[in-house]
Amino acid sequence: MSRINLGDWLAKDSEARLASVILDVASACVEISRLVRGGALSGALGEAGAVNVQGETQKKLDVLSNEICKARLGANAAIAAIASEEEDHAVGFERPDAPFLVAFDPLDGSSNIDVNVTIGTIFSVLPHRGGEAGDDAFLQPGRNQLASGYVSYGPQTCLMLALGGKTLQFTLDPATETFILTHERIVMPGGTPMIGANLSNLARWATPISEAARACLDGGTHNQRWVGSMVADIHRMLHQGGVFLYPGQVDKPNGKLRLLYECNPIALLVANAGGASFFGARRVLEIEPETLHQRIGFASGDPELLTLLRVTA
Ligand code: P6P
Repeated sequence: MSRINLGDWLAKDSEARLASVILDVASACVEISRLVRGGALSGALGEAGAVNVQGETQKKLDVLSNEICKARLGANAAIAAIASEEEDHAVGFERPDAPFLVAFDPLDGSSNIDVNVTIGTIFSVLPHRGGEAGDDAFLQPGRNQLASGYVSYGPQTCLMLALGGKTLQFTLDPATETFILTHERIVMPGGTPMIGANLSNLARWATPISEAARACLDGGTHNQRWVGSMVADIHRMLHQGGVFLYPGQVDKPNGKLRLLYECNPIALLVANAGGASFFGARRVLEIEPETLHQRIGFASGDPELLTLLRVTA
């Protein structure tokens, strides 16, 4: 495959201002990848000594990544506002005519930072319809997304991008720090008997999924993997197939994962790759959000396996 970088690929047939947003996300993630790669040497490990709006203890890298994303995206005149997992409310830039909104989780999986496990940045680009760009502007169904994706900081640094009905992957060339197109179209394999789930949660799930998943696992027909970092588990699923399950639980009927900047961007990647994503019987991309940091139960991946697991029953 001839080497084409992200900028040249976007220049071929993407709207220029949307391309600029994706390039700025990618540039922010290159900065974050340097901190991640440096680990203890970059002073990026450990806790930041604060708690975010989610009530979660912030890691230093959560805070640093958030500041990098805010600075880079805030400088793009095409962005009316951003929403971050690490910010209580949307951050507007007094640009009523700017066409885009960007929601992001600057560093997902941060509990894995200090133990050198793959983590990632997740982003979602929505249309801004003019006017004040506050929290309510972001309350759009995931089907409205103009682009979405993640950058995984693992053995490779990869950008997985949903754009124009496709999911494709770029891999960071460490020598030049440019993202190079390596997978022109990701199509998730079918028939993979792999269940991505935290087995300790199985018994707590408030749905029939747990019995179906337990039957598959105890029956020896399926295997199970769980990194505990969504980007890592989803990356495996997009390449190898299977499902990712974090449904609602008896004590947490809306599960753990956030709709706007975790589930929606992933659901678009999965849909473009031939899969589907549900919260109960509802298709994730059709859910009308009610609040900025809304959580939902999330079951995503191979449609046939989701049906076997009674996700879509
Ligand atoms: P558990 C990371 O904290 C995260 O939000 C996702 O990246 C990951 O899939 C999930 O939580 C892991 O949750 O309950 O297994 O620790």
